[in-house]
Amino acid sequence: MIILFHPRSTKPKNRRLPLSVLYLGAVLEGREEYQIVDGNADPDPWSTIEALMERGGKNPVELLGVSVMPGPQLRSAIAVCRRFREKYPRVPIVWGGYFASLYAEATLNARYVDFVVKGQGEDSLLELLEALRGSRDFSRIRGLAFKDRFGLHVHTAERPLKSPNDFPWPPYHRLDPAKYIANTFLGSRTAVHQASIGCPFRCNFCGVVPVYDREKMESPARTAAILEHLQSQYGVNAVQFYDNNFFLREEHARELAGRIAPLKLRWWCEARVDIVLGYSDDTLRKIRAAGCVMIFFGVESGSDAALRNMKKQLTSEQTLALARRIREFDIVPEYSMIFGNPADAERDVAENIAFVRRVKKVNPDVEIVVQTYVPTPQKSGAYGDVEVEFPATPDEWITDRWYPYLIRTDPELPWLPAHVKRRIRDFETVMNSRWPTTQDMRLPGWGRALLKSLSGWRYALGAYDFPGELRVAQKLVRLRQPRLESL
Ligand code: B12
Repeated sequence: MIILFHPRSTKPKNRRLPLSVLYLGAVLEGREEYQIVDGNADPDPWSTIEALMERGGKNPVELLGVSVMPGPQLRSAIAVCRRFREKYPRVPIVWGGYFASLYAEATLNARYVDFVVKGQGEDSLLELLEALRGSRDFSRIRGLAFKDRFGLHVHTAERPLKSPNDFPWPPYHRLDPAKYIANTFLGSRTAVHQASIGCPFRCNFCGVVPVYDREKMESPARTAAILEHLQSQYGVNAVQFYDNNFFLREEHARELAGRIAPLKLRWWCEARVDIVLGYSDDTLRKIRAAGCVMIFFGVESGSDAALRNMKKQLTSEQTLALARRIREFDIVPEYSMIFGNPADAERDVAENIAFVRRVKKVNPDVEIVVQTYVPTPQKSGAYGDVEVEFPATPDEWITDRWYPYLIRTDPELPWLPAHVKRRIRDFETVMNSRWPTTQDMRLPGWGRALLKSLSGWRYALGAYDFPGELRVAQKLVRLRQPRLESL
């Protein structure tokens, strides 16, 4: 028996289908006895794991598989794995997921981790089971890191990426879908799906590139069949796609749009500006008709020099052109931008603010997502050439010094002095009041009107400093920023 543990990563109301463990379950289904324990749905996952351990029988637990993303999930994973190691020292523990893949060395330094699966996990997990049962050599499993018998860390060769088509469907029946279908601005019954894995671009600030440096897409027929299943079985009427790059080839996008249009879903996805800008009017109309209402774009910057440094392969003019053009098709773009380029944070913030104003002028519906640059280790030189000495253990990652870094909220960054950080926050407050997000369903109409009128003069004059009254007003009307991508 294998336990696939998805530690708590968010509040129960924000939980979504834990795709990482569902994808792993897909390859175990019908060939191994396994159990999914989801900390987002189970209030006491430790007791559940303990009960599975104590159950006995002829198929005892041989492996605890833990899925770990940076942030709250890491905290929950550490707490459970520490207890597990103490109580069941003989049962191996394997970590996978973005935290484990990005910080494999630090992960292996933990006493409570024996193996790290880096990147796509399905085949690695199956091969790891064979190795644990003695029929395979650990060092021949691709995408694995482990401690050898001297305690030395061994990293095996990378595993080539496979398409989702090469694996069976996620075993949705293993979970209670009612717990995971959410009421969002997209629809009263919103599900999640990932129709491709990885990303073929080389942006040197992104945490995806070091883990998956190419992309494999599911066929439009399979995506449509899975969505149809989610609709007929669980009454889903909206979907958030988790793909890092939902659109790559225009022909693929057109076929997919044609296949899912009859389902009448409303959906959100992430895409690149240049790719969507290159699509014909007819394709954009088809995508909208298929239910696409909002697209999240990693715009990153309004400065072409910064974009070049990031290896983004995009220009600010393309971003403006898309903002203008996509309006016609009634698709709301969400523009994610990185404020505070390490080379000259102050100038970068000023340039980005000026750029946001240009964007809002051509399309006021564009929603701006404000981010700061928080480096992840890259295989080839990081953006801004910043050197960061990363923590050496998972426990160090969750200390007060490093945790804010991991969740990207108010991290200590040497190139981002306090007054620049304040400037970013102040601008964000004014902008979010002037254009409250359409994703906040609970914001009453009067609250929206109040924020807009209070912030109008500030935005018009560019007077962003110390918007204390707007912060009070935001609290009063309970403005939240419930962005789908960062709940
Ligand atoms: C869903 C999601 C969330 C959800 C999680 C909801 C849930 N279900 O619990 C929420 C919204 C909570 C979330 C939060 C955050 N997220 Co997030 N999230 C994602 C997202 C969009 C999808 C993850 C997913 O399900 N993928 C699909 C599955 C199938 O892929 P997978 O997880 O990689 O799993 C495979 C392998 O990793 C491996 N594997 C995984 N686990 C295991 C376990 C074992 C035992 C084995 C063997 C293998 C294995 O096998 C799986 C199948 O191949 C990814 C981007 C992406 N598209 O992957 C970002 C992503 C993982 N998030 C990221 C980050 C940073 C965060 C945050 C920390 C910060 C933020 N604001 O974005 C916050 C946490 C802060 C907080 N909560 O306060 C980054 C991580 C990389 C980085 N830059 O550090 C990503 C990559 C986004 C990005 N582009 O930067 N996130």
